[in-house]
Amino acid sequence: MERTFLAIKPDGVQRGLVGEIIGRFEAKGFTLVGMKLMTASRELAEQHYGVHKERPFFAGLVDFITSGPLVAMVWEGDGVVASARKIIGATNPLNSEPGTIRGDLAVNVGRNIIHGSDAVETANEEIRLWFKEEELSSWTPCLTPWIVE
Ligand code: D4T
Repeated sequence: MERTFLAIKPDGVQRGLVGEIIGRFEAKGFTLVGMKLMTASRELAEQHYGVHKERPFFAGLVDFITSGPLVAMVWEGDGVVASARKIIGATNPLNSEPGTIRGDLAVNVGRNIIHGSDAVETANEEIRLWFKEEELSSWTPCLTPWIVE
């Protein structure tokens, strides 16, 4: 089953949006298989955002993402990687459609409250980076037959 890595960034935690954000993925019908509140080390943040290390915003991004607790999560479901990106909305919240998390709840690209993996392969790498296998629970919600035929 497809899985994605999502993280409610320190701004989302500080703003008290954890329940609101998690609720959107629960209501959609995806399955939460891993979750932890943690403050990321610089090493972890630099690895996670390694693809951006030459970009001018890299240092500020690492400072921000390590500045306080975030909620790291793994969600499961058919097509969850692409669907979660749609639910999250465009990277710059000013361009995110209303109805998306960033479109409804954020205004600034440097404070866009949630991360979501951009492809299945990236998702698998990010899940390995942030979680140990034993921190993930494979389970079948009792509502599944009412959500997936
Ligand atoms: P993440 O990775 O946080 O889910 O964001 P996206 O996948 O939507 O966007 P991204 O990888 O292009 O950007 C990573 C991260 O950097 C911040 N950022 C981005 C920033 O602070 N300034 C910028 O100019 C850009 C492009 C926001 C998200």
